[in-house]
Amino acid sequence: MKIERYQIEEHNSKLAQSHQRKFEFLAQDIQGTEDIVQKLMKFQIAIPSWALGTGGTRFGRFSGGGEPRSLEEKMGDIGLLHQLNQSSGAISLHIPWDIPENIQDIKVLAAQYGLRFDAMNSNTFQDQPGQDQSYKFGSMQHIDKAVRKQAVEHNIEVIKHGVALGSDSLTVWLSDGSCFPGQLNFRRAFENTLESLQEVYAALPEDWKIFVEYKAFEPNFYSMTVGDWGQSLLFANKLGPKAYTLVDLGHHLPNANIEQIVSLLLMEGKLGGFHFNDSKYGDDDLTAGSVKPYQLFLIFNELVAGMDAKGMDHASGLGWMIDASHNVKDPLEDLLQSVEAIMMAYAQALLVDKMGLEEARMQNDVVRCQEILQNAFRTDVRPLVAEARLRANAALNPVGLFRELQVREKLIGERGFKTVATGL
Ligand code: LRH
Ligand code: MN
Repeated sequence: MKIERYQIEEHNSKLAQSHQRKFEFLAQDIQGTEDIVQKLMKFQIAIPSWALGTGGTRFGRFSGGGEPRSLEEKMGDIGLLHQLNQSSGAISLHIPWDIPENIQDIKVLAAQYGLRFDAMNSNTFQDQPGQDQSYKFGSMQHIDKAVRKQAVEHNIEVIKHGVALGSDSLTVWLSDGSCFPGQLNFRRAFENTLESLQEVYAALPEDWKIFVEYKAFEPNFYSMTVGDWGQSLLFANKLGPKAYTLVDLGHHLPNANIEQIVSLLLMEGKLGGFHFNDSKYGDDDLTAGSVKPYQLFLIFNELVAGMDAKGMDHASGLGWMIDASHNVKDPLEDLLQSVEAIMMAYAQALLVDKMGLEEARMQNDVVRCQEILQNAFRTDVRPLVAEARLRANAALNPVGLFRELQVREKLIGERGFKTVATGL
């Protein structure tokens, strides 16, 4: 489904006056409005191809209808998101859930929707029909060389798909680990995994990156072989300069200080990218900024400071991706809200008085440090993010226009109620 240009213009014209008032009111109070709006317009967040349908848990799944039935329809849905916010100009594919049948057609379609292919994702956490070796006891850590070999070959296959599509990075998340004490020789599991990743690393094209995604628990509940940032960094350092860590916000133990982890990985030049989402307990894959918006802001505060310290371009310096699952919200509305929350956290981080903050830190003026940070966090930057959309010919209120145009109803009309998208 495509949104017509006039439909966005009509929507914006109705909201233009109140937007202009709010934007001018905010702009007169902050430094560098123009620079911030330009940075927001450049900032693109990749949408996961596996999060366009309704997710679920082992206790149940409640489909909302009109889900995409193919990679082409998934790209259509992401194209629609991008029309609404002009900040979703990339798709992250998961193989084998989204194997492109005809590469040329898929590339033409991506160009039509203004989408580029972000990181490719391999899958050695499920057994596919007809698969020779089972991943029940792991993939790259497995005691059986034949299983490890199968996992390596799959990742090399995924790289091939990515090269054909124009992607330039591979995300490897391994569900490998153990569920009970005594089950695993941790050192052998690490060494097997490193040896396997080294074979994948050797197959990377010159300009590619590999992101090693860590996770504290699930589906293994005693140990994960890439269980935290330290283990991921160990692998990335041992693999080489094209290997980086990937931070999925939901993959930490409760109360972990993710912003500190981010600042140190960035300082080490080993932070590759993000899977943005939010969580209250485990890997809940909730809407970004829906539970801990202050944490998301603090993470972007470290990102902006750390990237500026290294002279990195914000938009292209790291992999910006969402990784979410939608149990009760419309998948597309949920993704629109996540993009909005990420853009707001970035805008607030750009507002931080960095000189003042360093000055206060050098005087141990703890109160002033908090005042400076929370002044930025408590600034309603929505008019800035909306202005960036307006200038990019997107909608001033993406979720509002999505509903006004009854997009979900039309998708149900086109695809039916019972369709199920591949993915989580
Ligand atoms: C694992 C994970 C990983 C994806 C999967 C869909 O929890 O975050 O990034 O492969 O979700
Ligand atoms: Mn993830």
